[in-house]
Amino acid sequence: MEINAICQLFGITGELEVKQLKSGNINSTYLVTSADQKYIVQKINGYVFKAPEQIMSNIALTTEHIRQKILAEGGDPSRQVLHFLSTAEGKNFWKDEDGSVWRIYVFVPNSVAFDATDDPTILRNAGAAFGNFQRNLLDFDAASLYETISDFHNTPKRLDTLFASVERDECGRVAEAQELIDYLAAKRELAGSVVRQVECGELPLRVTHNDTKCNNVLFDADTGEELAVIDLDTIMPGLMAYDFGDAVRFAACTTAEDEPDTSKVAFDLDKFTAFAEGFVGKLGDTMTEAELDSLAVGTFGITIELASRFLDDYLTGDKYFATNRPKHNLERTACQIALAKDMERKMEQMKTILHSIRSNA
Ligand code: GN1
Ligand code: MG
Repeated sequence: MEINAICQLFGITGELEVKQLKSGNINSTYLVTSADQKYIVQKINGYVFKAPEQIMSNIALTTEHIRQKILAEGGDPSRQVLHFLSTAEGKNFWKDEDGSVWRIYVFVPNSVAFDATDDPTILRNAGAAFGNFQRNLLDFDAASLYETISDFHNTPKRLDTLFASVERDECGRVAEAQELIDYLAAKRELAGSVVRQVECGELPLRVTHNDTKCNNVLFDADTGEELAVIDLDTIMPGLMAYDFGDAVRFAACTTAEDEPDTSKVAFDLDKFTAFAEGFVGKLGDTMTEAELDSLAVGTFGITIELASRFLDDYLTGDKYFATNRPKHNLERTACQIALAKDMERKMEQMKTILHSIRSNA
């Protein structure tokens, strides 16, 4: 369906400029500029999200809860939380004739996002943004949320799925990935350990974001101060360690997450420290001792999980993640594994840094 026609359904009229944005591996995203405002229009990927209505219900409930918190603290809800538009029927999405689901939110004025940054202040502010996101949802009723992708961050299950795909080898791609597969097999226990700690009650579930790449935080374009957290599709009950870990996996890597030359890939402890200062600064007083301890191994676990998801997609024909070259998912896997190896070497240092941040907070 035409972007202009979608906009009309949400009450946006007049002359519009439409530009497709290319960040994100899942949904299709457009920046729409009207005479007086900018909007983000998105088509939800129906292959990944089987029940988009449930996503939009989760988003409506959590953004409203956060809006109330911001108002109570005297903040600015128009910049610190996303505002989704409704159609004439009062719904925050529109299903077109092909069954595709569309939504629109107001572009936060004078905001920027960063795919990568070396600036410790921005990293600290990104940590604060995701920490604050969880903090605002501490008293949110998790039972009112749908599980929009089942077992999304169930690392042991993700690895089971991968090894089943290895057995089937439906695309004949296993041989070239053998070394990567062997590494993942060797790390299966350690990578799944924080999820097992939840199962046995050692770690609590919280309401989490579950997709905490630093480009999912908006900052004030002038001051670099954190504003809203975006990409709210995967808000579900989850692990604090995985929101933290996924963020540093992305932000503290010395390369992009799909760098083909793995010799360039390393885990940067200075960047890790900056992000952790922001995150632990917001949540430190709410963390159990076990949760604080879980952040480092969770960082390793979520990285192995993503490696196994990229590799599973490669072995089964590249259906899930958008790719822009034939071996893209294989290269992403190798990059994440190189990063995980460096994280493993630096695990004790990570723990020491985390403990000292909390005790100085
Ligand atoms: C996907 O589309 P994007 O970039 O927000 C994926 C994340 C991965 C990420 C890796 C719903 O997120 O889990 O970490 O790619 N989102 C979903 O780049 O699967
Ligand atoms: Mg996402």
